[in-house]
Amino acid sequence: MNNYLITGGAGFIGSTLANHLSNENSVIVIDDLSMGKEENLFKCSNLKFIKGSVTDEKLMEDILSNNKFDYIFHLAAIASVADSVERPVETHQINFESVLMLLELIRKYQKDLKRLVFSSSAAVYGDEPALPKKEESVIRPLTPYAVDKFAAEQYVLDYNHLYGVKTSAVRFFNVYGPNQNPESPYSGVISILVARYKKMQNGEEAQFTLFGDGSQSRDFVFVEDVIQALLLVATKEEALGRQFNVGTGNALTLNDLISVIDEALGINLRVKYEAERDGDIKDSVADISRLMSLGYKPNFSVQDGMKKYLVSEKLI
Ligand code: UD2
Repeated sequence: MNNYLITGGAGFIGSTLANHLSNENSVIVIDDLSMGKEENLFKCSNLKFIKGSVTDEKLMEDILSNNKFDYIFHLAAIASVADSVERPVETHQINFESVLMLLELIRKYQKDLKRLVFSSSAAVYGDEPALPKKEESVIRPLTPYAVDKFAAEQYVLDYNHLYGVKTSAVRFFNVYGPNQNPESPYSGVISILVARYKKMQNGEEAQFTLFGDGSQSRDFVFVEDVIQALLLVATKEEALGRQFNVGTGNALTLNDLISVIDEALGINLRVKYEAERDGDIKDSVADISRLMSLGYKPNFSVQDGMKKYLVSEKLI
């Protein structure tokens, strides 16, 4: 039985991790419910939910000074690149300043912490065309989101080198699966697609707006594989002070993704094509050899992951 703190733990990835861990561990979740939902979390005595923001210094100090954690996963963030372009100052507070504050609180109060895992992003690679992305590939953060993620990631790893705080970081590629919130226009494309298919299955009018011609490609990774990666990165000695790509190593175009779902559901999605989004990256795929060296093996192809997701949404 270990003690875990998961920031952003009512969100998509955080709640999947919290529910998984709460079987055999004690878990505290802090989340401001800006995108997360309390209903995402299992109701069980091992899992304590605190509604609040990671930018609230007093609250964070209370949590960190009154508990002894074995592991901390910092997943709280504004995950929207576009939002960071609209509101660079506000998103900086959450995506960067909260991390530095957390690092200081850990240095002060959590001397026995076994690992802090920070969630960085494939956004740090920017539009540099060489593929697949290796952790040591050229970094070209192009948006406030990407700059903050990269800076925070470097601070997190530096706290290991400078102060001996046990830290690691992960660079998520395109994560999908149950509990991803489709409500924002900048939600993950798969969650938006699933919401449209659901409407069509219910006999309602629905169409999906595709930004670009659909030839852009992404490394879509199922959330259960992401949990596998997070647990390996948190527990392996070799992961200390390092960052890891989290993906599958395979890319799929949006057009092919839609064909996969069309086929699984026997529906032809209505697609409206619009101009591509500003700052959209054309192709993205992870080199996952560093993560595989920790023992990671993705278990879900997009076909398998989508089936499991569609079943959980009662679409099949
Ligand atoms: C993902 C992450 C982001 C950042 C980035 C790093 C998500 C939700 N976002 O952004 O946080 O880490 O990777 O590169 O995982 N699209 C449509 N129609 C829609 C929505 C999206 O055509 O209604 C397109 C979009 O223009 C893009 C693709 O689908 O070409 C994927 O979009 P996304 O928002 O799921 O993810 P991405 O890769 O922009």
